[in-house]
Amino acid sequence: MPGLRDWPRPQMDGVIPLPIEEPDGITRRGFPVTQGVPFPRGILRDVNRVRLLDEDGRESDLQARPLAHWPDGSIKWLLVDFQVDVAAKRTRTCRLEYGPAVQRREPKAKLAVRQEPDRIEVNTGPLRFVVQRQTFGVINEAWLNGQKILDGGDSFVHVRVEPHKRLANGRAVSDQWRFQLDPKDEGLAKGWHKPSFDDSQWLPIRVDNFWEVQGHDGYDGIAWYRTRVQCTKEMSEQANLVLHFGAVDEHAWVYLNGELVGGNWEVPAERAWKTPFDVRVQGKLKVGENVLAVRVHDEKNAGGIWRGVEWSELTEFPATAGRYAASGDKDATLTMET
Ligand SMILES: [Ca+2]
Repeated sequence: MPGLRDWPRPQMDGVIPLPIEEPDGITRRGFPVTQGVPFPRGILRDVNRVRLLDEDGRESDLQARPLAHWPDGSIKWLLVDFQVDVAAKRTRTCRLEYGPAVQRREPKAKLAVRQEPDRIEVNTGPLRFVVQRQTFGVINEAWLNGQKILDGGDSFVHVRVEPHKRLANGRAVSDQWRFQLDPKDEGLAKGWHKPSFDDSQWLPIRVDNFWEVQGHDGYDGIAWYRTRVQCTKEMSEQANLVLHFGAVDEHAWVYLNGELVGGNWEVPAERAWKTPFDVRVQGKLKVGENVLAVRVHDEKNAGGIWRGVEWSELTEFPATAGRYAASGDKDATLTMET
């Protein structure tokens, strides 16, 4: 069995949330937002493969330029520029979508960027600023309508790039799962989570659909899934390897080799049933065979593991933030913090 790194690494689509906050009680219209967005290595290669969506999925005008690249040529810092309406004291969450299938529409205004050896000058129209190459994310000088602005004004909007994560395409951990109802919730006491337990009499089940459609119609309550998964030495040492659960209806407790390693029980049931979650397994996997057991509690309606269980790799995006100072709707300075 090949290690994860031997598998093809397709380019992935992804979404970066960009919450934009107006904390000072002034409604902003067409407020200019310019933000450096960091990308992990290998994620984004084409600056045209990003676009901005609002909360309703409508595309907004966006200008984007790479500020720095990784040694492999992928983009390390992307400068995005757009305008946004934010009501007083409200937060809007725009989304930066990226991926090989993403095509950005042509914006009406062009972002002018002049690159020099030690600095980059950006002109968005009304706003012009300079970023030093050594310290991306820090605005060193800014002008508005030709006038240099040195100090923060009397109000701000904030933009954050929240730490988030992205998954490589996964591969099913197993295609042979076994299943047992547990109406009295005695599985734990009987050691159904333990590797030594003999599940050979349990029924086979798939993990890509609810148990109701696999011979257990009308059952609500607790049930168990078990399988055996193989692990290479490389996988056992891989820090970012996770078990990715597409969704479990409703709550899951995941046991690896008898140890509780994760689950989704803290997510409210009305969301948990359809929400993916990841379980970190570094340091818990043995080279060779491992036993994976999942205790599922389904309160009502459909139940079970229904969107698969895959090995996946987690890439953490770092957080960054911009703080945009303004003294009025038409008057803006900005600073950026990372
Ligand atoms: Ca349910």
